Amino acid sequence: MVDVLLGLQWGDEGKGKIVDYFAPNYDLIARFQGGPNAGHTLYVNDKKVVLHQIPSGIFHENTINLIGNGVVLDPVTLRRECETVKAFGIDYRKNLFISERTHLILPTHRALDKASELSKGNDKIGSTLKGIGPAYMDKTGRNGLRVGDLLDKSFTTQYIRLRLKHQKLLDSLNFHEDISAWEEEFFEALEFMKEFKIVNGEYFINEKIREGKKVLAEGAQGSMLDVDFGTFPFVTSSNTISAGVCTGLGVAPQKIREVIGVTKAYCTRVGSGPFPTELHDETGEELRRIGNEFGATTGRPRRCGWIDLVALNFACMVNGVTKLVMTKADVLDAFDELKVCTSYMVGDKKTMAIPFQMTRLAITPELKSFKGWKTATDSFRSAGELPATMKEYVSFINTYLGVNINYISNGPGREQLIEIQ
Ligand code: 2SA
Ligand code: MG
Repeated sequence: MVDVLLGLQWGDEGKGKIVDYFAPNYDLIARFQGGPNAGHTLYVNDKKVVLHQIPSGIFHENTINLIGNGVVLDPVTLRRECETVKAFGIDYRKNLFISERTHLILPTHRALDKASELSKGNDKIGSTLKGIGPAYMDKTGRNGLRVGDLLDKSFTTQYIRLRLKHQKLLDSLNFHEDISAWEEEFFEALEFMKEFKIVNGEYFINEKIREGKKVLAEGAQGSMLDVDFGTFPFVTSSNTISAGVCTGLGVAPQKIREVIGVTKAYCTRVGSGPFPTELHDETGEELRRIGNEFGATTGRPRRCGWIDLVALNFACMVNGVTKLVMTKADVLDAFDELKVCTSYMVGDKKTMAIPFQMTRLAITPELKSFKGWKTATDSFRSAGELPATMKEYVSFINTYLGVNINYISNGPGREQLIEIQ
């Protein structure tokens, strides 16, 4: 069986820590979408590590890690990350497998990402500029190169052909940047990659499932960044929701058991696009400061606001969430008053549904107030210790969503995770 763990907001829900916590219960951890635009923060021997391409099970000795076909892979990032992992005494070749169908991110994809963002001016997406969008465009446009192609002698010819196509596009966008240094690193990294276990990912994973192995599919970004269901066009280029697990790994829907959704106790977004509960005031600043809300990949300050139950409810619906994890609850410890968004006013119409088009509409969130608990909760280890006001906050959310918060994370440490029965 396969369990899925994914973010329900705009990314940065703290998935890295939660995957790390659950990892010992699984035999195999697989990434099914996204690429180096992800930044999953883990603490290994109290040292902070941010993983971008490698699944978060790599630090567990007996856990197999699979980079699935739905991922777009940047060989240079992979290589760097392998070196980081090696510094922790991990033999990354032992437990890391890559699907031969995984698409490659080329240096020109990164250049195209930049060129595309520049051409959009004020309407830019706020991309991490890792080449994600252009790599997925080449996949759906049926031009992309895959990891399996590496082993074919026609690879260089195919590469040159695609690069030429990209060059024409870059010229048309009037984007001129010398990518020769990137290219050199890229080709070195390709050589490095050839020594990996490149497998037929779909047979590999289904064989493991048949053997009764437990699989965890690790999501990246968040549901509101899903290319189909997110706040389009301010989204990433993959299906970040649970359905992406089937296409991104080659597993059938009946194989999926739990869908564990991770949400912060408030809300953040990095990059452009609609964010109805965003706070532009002192409170927003406080959330950013206390929550240390800066991008793990790019260091960008994150936009902050109250938890949005309209968006969360939508995310629970499209993902089929069976369990909820609420992270960074301790960040709310200092606030006198907390708010949660229960509906939107779109013009003079009240709605509890996500509108088709959120960019051009003026959306005002309707907020319900809660009394803050004003207690330092970060040292609490059991549900019994939680303040009554916090329980009220949690119970309101459970009722609204119709799914229960089963875990509350109250700090970055492994031990700071409270299970609620
Ligand atoms: P892209 O890079 O083309 O996929 O960007 C498209 C939009 O998706 C957003 N996006 C993200 N949002 C939050 N976290 C992400 N990962 C990193 C992290 C981000 C970072 O975990 O911290 O370090 O800045 C992520 N990846 C993509 C992006 O902001 C665009 O709005
Ligand atoms: Mg992140």
